[in-house]
Amino acid sequence: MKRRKFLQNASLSTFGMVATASVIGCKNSTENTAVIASANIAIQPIVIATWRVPNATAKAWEVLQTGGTALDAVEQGCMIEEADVKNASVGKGGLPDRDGNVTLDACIMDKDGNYGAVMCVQNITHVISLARKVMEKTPHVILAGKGAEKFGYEQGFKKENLLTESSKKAWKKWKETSQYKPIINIENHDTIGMLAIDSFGDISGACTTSGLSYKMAGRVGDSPIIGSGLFIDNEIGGATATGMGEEVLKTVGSFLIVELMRQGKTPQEACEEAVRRVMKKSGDRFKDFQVGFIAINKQGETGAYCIHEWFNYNVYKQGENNNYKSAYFNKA
Ligand code: SD4
Repeated sequence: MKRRKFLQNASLSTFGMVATASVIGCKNSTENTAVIASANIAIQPIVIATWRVPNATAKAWEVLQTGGTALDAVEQGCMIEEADVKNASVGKGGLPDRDGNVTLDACIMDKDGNYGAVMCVQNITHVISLARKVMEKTPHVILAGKGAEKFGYEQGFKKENLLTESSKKAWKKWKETSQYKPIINIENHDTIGMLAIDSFGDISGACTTSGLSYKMAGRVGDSPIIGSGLFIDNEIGGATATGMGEEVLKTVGSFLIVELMRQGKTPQEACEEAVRRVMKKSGDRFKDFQVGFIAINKQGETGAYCIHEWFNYNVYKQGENNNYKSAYFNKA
């Protein structure tokens, strides 16, 4: 049976007020059983983001409060971290690859399933906006390296040196040993993946990073890859990832979470299952890397789970911006 389209009968009075929605999904495709859940859902705007990023979630919330779309909210929220030189994993001030070049990855996905990404981009701070331009202004979904930069300059993005004095210093220090060992929970301040629901009940997401510090030149992680670092299905929900991209990629974690929610799991259950899948594939190696996921469903319920302690995430809802410690697997 062909899955029926999500219907949303929104009777919005003012932004952030109550809407009536009918959610129609296919719970068990093998039995072709259409499951119809009809409910009065109070559509409340909400923003959730990986790590302790209160300024980013506050910006996204501000956009939602002024009637902005979830897409605008996640873009502008992520831009806060990209511009923050103290965040050593995102945008300007991000730690470089082993050759000393800061290379950025980002992607964005909207309510209609449109997606845009850039990878391995140097000299442009706001790669999340560049990813959005790829989505909206090109016939493609991904641009990489020099081509992405050329497109960015054509679109008016400024050419900047992203290597700050302090990240240069850190890189020089690293070169003394050149030992490549990604650190679990880098400074508790990391890649930003953000999901939002706007006053219309629509979901969008974004993810932006400088990737793993001292990676090989040309390395791309999960963050800009659809289904791995980020996935949105406006009928169901969204998910985004942080941590060791190589492991997230092998499990296509964010897509997996959305599909698990489609099958009826809560965001929390879905995140936990995705982490279990990552760990199952990695055997004992999980002790040496972190992977964390956050998720949201169409009803605005959230979930988060990770392998090791100290992954945290920010949620802005009902006017409150809070940071929460994620539940985690490894209690050893
Ligand atoms: C990557 N997933 O490039 C990103 C890095 C990250 O916490 O999220 N670190 O693999």
